[in-house]
Amino acid sequence: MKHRLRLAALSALFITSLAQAAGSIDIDVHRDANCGCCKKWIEHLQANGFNVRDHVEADMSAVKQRLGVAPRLGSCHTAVIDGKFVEGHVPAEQVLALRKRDDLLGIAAPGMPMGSPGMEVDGMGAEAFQIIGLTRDGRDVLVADYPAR
Ligand SMILES: [Cu+2]
Repeated sequence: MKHRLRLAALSALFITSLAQAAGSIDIDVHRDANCGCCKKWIEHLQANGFNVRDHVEADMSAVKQRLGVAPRLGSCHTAVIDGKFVEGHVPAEQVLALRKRDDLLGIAAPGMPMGSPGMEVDGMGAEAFQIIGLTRDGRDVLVADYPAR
């Protein structure tokens, strides 16, 4: 009986981790109504297993200010995961990595880098871009470097 209970607990754990892998990671995305590349970035997140809660906003600069996105890091949409911001066209793998970085307030792909997730243009390559982290004491740190392709 005891053994069976333990098995049940173990399989519940297993099912939970499967659900995580299959994409029950919630992320909130704030964007302007008519932002096409924002919608494409949302599709990129969904394809990578995120559960996206989509928020259409009237005033994105107010949202960015509220979430602590430094203007120098600004892009179009602003997402929030585990209380940290994700600004712009950040690849999903970096969003996952951010969950383990408690030293950072958030990360950003500043500007609108051509070829980054959601910014792909048929027949065009990708320009180089960087993922910048904002530390809790207000410094920018390099988190990842994506070369031109
Ligand atoms: Cu964009």
